[in-house]
Amino acid sequence: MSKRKLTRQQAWRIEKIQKERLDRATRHKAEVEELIDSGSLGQEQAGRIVASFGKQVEVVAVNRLGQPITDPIRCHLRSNLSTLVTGDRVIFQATEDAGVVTAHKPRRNVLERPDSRGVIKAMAANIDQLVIVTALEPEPQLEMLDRYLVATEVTNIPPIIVINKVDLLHPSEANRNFLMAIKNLYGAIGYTVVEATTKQIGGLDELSQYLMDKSSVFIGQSGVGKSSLIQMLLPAEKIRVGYLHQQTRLGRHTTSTARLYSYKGGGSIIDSPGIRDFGLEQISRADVEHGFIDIREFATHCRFRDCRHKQEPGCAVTDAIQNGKLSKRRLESFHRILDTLTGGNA
Ligand SMILES: Nc1nc2c(ncn2[C@@H]2O[C@H](COP(=O)(O)OP(=O)(O)OP(=O)(O)O)[C@@H](O)[C@H]2O)c(=O)[nH]1
Ligand SMILES: [Mg+2]
Ligand SMILES: [Zn+2]
Repeated sequence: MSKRKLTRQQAWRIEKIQKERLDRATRHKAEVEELIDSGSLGQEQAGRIVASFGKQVEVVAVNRLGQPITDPIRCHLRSNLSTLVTGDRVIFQATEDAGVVTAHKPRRNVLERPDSRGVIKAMAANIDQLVIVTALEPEPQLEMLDRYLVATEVTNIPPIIVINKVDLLHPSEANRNFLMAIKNLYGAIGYTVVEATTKQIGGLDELSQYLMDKSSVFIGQSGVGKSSLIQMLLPAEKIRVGYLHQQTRLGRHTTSTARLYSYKGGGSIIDSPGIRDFGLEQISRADVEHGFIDIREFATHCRFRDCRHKQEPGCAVTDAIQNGKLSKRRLESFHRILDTLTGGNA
């Protein structure tokens, strides 16, 4: 087949796809306008997005305090609105079983992360805290935890660290050392570290205290038990939980869409899909330096302003490690994360 022919064919296909897209958008717009014109829609009311599927979302109506007062309603987006995410606050009008979102209220903050193709996307909005879930199984990746912690500093959303599946602890095993290490290390830095288990009565008592009145997002690797924890906290909901792969003991990416659930005391919990990696592609070297809150404290005392904390003389960071005041592993993590930053922003 000649090159020219191929190109013409490609052009034709692209045109076809674009036309289909346009047709869909026009149809969607017509549907939405028809719904609005039909007069069957109720009053404008305040709502919160509980799940987003592009041009369609699920919305709950909320009262003056922002607390949900209805079950989720499937709504279309008015065509002038850009994509909405779970947790967004909106104005909408609905019939019994359908509706239209007509306005998007400003976001207080937004959590972004790369999708499966590495494109940075907003995932959740208007959040009070990130609940970073790790577990004794699948094997915890501390560098990933460090990445999440940098992200919380950058977005200014405070984290709590949960170590789930503590029922798997055995007195003589390495995982007990891991548990103590993570508790001591991250506790000493100043982070809240909470143990949890969904397999024992009372296993979530401590965690539930931190969720009251707050809007929380559960994030972490697939299979650590995010959905299982939320299911235990909200027994009336029906949430899909997965299994770990028999051999690799990795999660199977069971949750596919971020979804918001109401929690007592006016709080809410967002379950999110587990991810293999949490990139920090969009952030700068300065962000990483700011994001390691333990290292940054010592870094202000380094002799050189632009000290890289490698072998420079008068480096207060490497001194702190020698004096046991700072974790070597955290500094290694810091260097590895800096190494992954793309040339432009490093
Ligand atoms: N032993 C033990 N297993 C648990 C605990 N919590 C959850 N699991 C198990 O971990 C597996 C994965 O749980 P999920 O809740 O689906 O994990 P997830 O983090 O939501 O995973 P994704 O949706 O894929 O991101 C299931 O087989 C659960 O039964 C726990 O406290 N102890
Ligand atoms: Mg899940
Ligand atoms: Zn230094």
